[in-house]
Amino acid sequence: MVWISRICYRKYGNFVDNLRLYVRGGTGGMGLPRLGGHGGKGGDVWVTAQDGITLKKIKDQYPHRRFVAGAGANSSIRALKGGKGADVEVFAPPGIVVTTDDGVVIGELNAKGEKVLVAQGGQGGAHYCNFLPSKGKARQIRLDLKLIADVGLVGFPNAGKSSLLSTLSHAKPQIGSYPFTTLRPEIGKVMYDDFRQVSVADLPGLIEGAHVNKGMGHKFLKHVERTKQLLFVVDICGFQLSNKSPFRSAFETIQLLTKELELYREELLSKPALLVVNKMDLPETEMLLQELLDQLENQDDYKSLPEDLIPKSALHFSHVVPVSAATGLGIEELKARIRESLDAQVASQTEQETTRRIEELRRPRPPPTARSRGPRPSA
Ligand SMILES: Nc1nc2c(ncn2[C@@H]2O[C@H](COP(=O)(O)OP(=O)(O)OP(=O)(O)O)[C@@H](O)[C@H]2O)c(=O)[nH]1
Ligand SMILES: [Mg+2]
Repeated sequence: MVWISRICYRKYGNFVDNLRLYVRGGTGGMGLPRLGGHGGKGGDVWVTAQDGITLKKIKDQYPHRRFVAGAGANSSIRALKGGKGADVEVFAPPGIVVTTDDGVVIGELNAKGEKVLVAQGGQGGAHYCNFLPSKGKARQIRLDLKLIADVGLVGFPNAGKSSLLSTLSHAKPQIGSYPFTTLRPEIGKVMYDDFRQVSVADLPGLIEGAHVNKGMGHKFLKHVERTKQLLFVVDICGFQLSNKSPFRSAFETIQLLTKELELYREELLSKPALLVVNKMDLPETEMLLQELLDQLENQDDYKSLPEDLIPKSALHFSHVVPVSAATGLGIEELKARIRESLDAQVASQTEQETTRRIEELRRPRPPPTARSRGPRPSA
């Protein structure tokens, strides 16, 4: 176990999903009171989304993590209007939320080319400020990476999430017979015959008590905040972390996962969810599957877990798909269900938007006021 945890630490050390930076806008240039000249504005600092960048690269490339824009040029006899200071652009991967140190969101970068102003340059000296320039804004900011994928895999360790991703897509995540094989999120693309692609994020396994920092899955839950749907993956044979911990049946693992999501952020449970029941190639799993389906149908009758581990409301899955990531059984069916569920979500969102717009148009408008009626025609 010590060996595993050491490896975990080393490997996890390679993956950076948040970074703190110091940013400062450039100081404005001096004005020239004698001739009424204006100093140039200080440069700004921007964070810009670009492909092929990782937070790890930023960390390695800029060990001091300080980004200071150029100062505005002073006003002079030869150039009364001083030039603007040079802007600084920090390139970051798409999927970044930029916040202040206190967690206030400054902006989000969801697609390549989007940019957020993080530190504005100071004003150049001018007549209204006695020709004295102001300093640029200086602050600490945080870049917080939250993956953007269509579907996020949620499951206990060893359930076969990574095996499933490697069967569904061309991704090659690490697979192992010990818990916590996956130490960093990985995205795979599921390809369909009509060239449609669906991105699926494999995440480290969650364990019960993750919300009190057990295991390491909880810190990765932020990566499912932005996925459109959740794909619960359970081992039909259940899960047991060690001899000392209790055995949990497939149904109990679903309840525990739901509870962990609820404790992390309840809104996550409003996302459409599918359930994948994995390892159906193992003997006697048909019987276990029937039992699980029955438990899912009559959730209130099965209360084997302590009360505080049972989620407030049961999760309802749009589809339950038995598969074997090892043999490929049920994988085509799963691909079809994922697609169906995503399409249904888009259709329902479009419908909601249309209804909202129609209602807005139907809403009675207030009678025009005298002012908005325009000038009265002269008699
Ligand atoms: N028999 C059988 N074994 C499977 C199946 N899918 C995965 N496994 C095995 O289960 C073990 C765990 O698989 P992983 O894909 O690493 O599981 P995971 O959910 O990604 O685990 P973590 O990354 O630790 O959270 C491996 O030994 C796999 O070979 C399956 O469908 N049938
Ligand atoms: Mg894994």
